[in-house]
Amino acid sequence: MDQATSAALLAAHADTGGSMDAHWMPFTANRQFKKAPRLLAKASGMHYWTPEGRQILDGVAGLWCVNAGHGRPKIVQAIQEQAAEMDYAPPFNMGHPKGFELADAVSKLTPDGLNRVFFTNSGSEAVETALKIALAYHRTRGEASRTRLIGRERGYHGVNFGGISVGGMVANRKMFGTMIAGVDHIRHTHDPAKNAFSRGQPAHGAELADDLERLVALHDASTIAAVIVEPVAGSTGVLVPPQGYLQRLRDICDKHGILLIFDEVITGFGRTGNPFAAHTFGVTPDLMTVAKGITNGCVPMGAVIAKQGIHDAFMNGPEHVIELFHGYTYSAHPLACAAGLGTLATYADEGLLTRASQMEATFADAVHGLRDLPNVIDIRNIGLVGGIELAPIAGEPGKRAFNVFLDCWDKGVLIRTTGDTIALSPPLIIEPQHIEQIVSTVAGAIRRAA
Ligand code: PXG
Ligand code: PLP
Repeated sequence: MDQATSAALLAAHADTGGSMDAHWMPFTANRQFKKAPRLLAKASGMHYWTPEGRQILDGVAGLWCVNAGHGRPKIVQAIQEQAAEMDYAPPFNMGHPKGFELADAVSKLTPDGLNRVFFTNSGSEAVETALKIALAYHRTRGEASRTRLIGRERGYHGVNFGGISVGGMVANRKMFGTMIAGVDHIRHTHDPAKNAFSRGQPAHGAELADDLERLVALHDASTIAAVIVEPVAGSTGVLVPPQGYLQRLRDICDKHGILLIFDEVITGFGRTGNPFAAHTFGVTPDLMTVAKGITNGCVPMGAVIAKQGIHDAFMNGPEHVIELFHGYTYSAHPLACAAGLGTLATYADEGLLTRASQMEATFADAVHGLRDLPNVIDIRNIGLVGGIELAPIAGEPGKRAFNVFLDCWDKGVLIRTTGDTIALSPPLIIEPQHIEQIVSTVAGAIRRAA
């Protein structure tokens, strides 16, 4: 019924000369989608509405980004005022006050020592920027042989060439040739035989960090610039780091002079119960990438936050010379900076950057309550992130979870799936009754997908 109405609205668009053909949609089965479109037209708080007015509870904060919920007044007002006051300012050799204000505000939230902020327009660009800073940092210090970049199996670091090279999701890589040279990968941390149905951090697997020693032995530390990992792997299906794993990775990096990059595009801005996952796990990286929650998803923005020492290593040449030949037309875009300031103010007003830690037990109880349903083979959680892994339908990987997604959409709850894992990452303003609605809807859909 709903899909028919959506189709009718699109047909009206077609009547005025439009169609759905021109929009080649990202990470979407285009032909299937356009036969039965799912459209969103309005959003407020915990909810979306379809064009015909059906209410949808947002179980995934849009796409892990709308951490403060939708349509927040301070953010809306900041964007509106900025659009009227100054639309655009060139970021190269020029500045505008809100760029400095936002960098300052972000650096106050990040772990001690991470206090130099380079703005991009997405998580993918933040990753490219961090990788380039790591390479240039070693070169500028006279260690130009450190050119190798290390990622991790099952990692997701966006879709640009650097990000897919260090990334470890095969579908995102296999079509795109050789990518960038000189990349290697450590093992992923998923070990369902030992850790299935762990609440929070799994007990087993700290030693998987030692895989980095294997690559050091293979390539020699003098060739390795940086290691990039997601503190909690999101896109691949919510993999929570084993206890002690990230600290061990940190120690090995320190021992060998390798920079550690945390990709906090999903985990940043409150998702794990603290401002950053670095706080939650008590491990501080050298460089951190963020995006999504920095503007509550309202205007595209990403950033790299560097330790001051990394930044300062570039500040040695003649003062009139550009120190880092890198930047984007829209770095520190005024609308994004205004949105970012409105967002951080909203987080502060409502204590949202630690709210996930207050809701974690309720959320974990609800999500782990699904463990006895048919085909549920693992459940993982941290902060306000949950992953429910289903056994695949034989010969049709991903289909069972996708059926659950379609069923939930039909019942008014938006979830996300990757492979056969259901990922939940609701806005941090979530209340217990929303958790109950999301989880009971997912439960019904899992039963029907059996
Ligand atoms: N790094 C990480 C860790 C991410 O999760 C990116 C980089 C790239 O950010 P941009 O802004 O360029 O998309 C991401 C993005 C999913 C899903 O499947 C996750 C992301 C994007 C789209 C889908 O849940 N994360
Ligand atoms: N391609 C061309 C021809 C350009 O001139 C530019 C920027 O000036 C870009 C790509 C990069 O665009 P952006 O700075 O928005 O990433």
